[in-house]
Amino acid sequence: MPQFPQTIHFIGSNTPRREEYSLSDLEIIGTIPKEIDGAFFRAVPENAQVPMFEDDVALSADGMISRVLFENGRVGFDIRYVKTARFLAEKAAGRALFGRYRNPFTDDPSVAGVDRTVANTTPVWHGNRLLMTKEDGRGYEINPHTLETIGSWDYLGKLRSETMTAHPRIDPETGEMFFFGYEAGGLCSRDVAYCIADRAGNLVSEQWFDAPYCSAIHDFCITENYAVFPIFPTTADLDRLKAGGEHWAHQQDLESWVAILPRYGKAADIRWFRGPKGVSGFHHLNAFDVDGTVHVDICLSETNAFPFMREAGGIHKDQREIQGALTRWSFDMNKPDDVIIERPLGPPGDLPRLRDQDQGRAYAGGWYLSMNPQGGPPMLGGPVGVNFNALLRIEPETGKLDLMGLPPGAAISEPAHVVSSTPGHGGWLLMVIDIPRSPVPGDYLSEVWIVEADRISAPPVAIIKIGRPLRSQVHGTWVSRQQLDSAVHKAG
Ligand code: V55
Ligand code: FE
Repeated sequence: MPQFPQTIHFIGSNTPRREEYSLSDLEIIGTIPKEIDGAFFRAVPENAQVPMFEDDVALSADGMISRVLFENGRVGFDIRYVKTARFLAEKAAGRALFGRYRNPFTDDPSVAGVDRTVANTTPVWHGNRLLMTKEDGRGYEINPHTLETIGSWDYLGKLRSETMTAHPRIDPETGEMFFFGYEAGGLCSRDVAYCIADRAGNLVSEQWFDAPYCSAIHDFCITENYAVFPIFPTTADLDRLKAGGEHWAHQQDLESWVAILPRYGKAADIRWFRGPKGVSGFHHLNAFDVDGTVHVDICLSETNAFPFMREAGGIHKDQREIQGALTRWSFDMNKPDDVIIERPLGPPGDLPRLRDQDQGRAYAGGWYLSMNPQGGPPMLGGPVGVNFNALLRIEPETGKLDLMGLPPGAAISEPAHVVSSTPGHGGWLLMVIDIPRSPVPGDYLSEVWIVEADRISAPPVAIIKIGRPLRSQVHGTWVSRQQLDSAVHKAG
């Protein structure tokens, strides 16, 4: 019998659960605000098969689409695998056929040429469709009512890029979705495709440009006038892949870069800004432009946050020693130079959340996950192997910080934001919290907490008990009842 490895990728909140199920009428403590009517979709990496290699990573696990559904004060929970070509091929064989994370040269020869994306990173709602995305391939379309997989999504044959980011940005006024794909022209290529889909979801622009090197461009930003691509020195190498090695190796001595272009501009309009060496950032809270200066707020750290990407680059640094900060990089577009002005805004952390209406605009507040100074060591698990145990709210202009700390050993996942219909009210945040039942790793129960977004230090207004341990998610997305009702794919 093959067994799961006992590494950080498979213990704690990364313990394989491997179950598709539905629960209805969950236990609710407190009162669910009436505006919370719709679906909290979450992307969960979950291995359907024992991996081929002992050093497999959580980022390579099959995607599951999970939904916490709120309807007339009742709450249900559902989770299903995304039926990717990869999932189906392995299910038919009854074993893993795809090898290491983003290395097709390690696959079983029987699956040569089969789409190897796992669609495990972000549920994206746009143009009345739900996609499950992973940056190494195109998205997979999901029926938001039944959670059935419809298939790979290529914008009705229009998308040329072989990949699509898990971090698109939707403009709150125009409804357009701005996105990109890197390694757009194939494995280890420097091709980046910058794309725009109109409000209805039609692909209307696809501009290709060359990155300075082939790197993991996990996220990007838009402002009212620009598209901003921070590029950090975690690089891919075809020869290393052919030798069976890692896709990514962090290069501490290589410069970072930022590409900025007018958001409706052409690849030829790009301006390149040279940034500090060795730094890394997976997620950006927001960006905006004022009087010709572009600001981008990055969850920045001195090196790559993923141990396996550091080690492949020969960097041996303990996870707890990595320094970082929510950092603002500013660019004066009126000057011809390539200077970046850097200013720390807040404590280290990741998995930022912004109100949808603040996307690309100057903003009063945002949220991200961090460590609770009083919380003790957090639960093992999550994408990097150690969970966060605090939620922060930051006001970037004043520096004001609020904290929601968790009890010892607990874990918090990325929140979603739901708007309030009361003028002046900041809405709510929804998030999964894992509470240990015993000191045994993986022995916990998951809950969904609802807190007032602008008063996170106050006790939750409601807690929904899932009654089971949920495997760690990556990202989540709130989809309102009105959006669900407008879905292209219906319930029946
Ligand atoms: C990230 C997540 C991924 C991935 C690459 O959070 C980077 C960063 C869940 O998959 O493949
Ligand atoms: Fe991400």
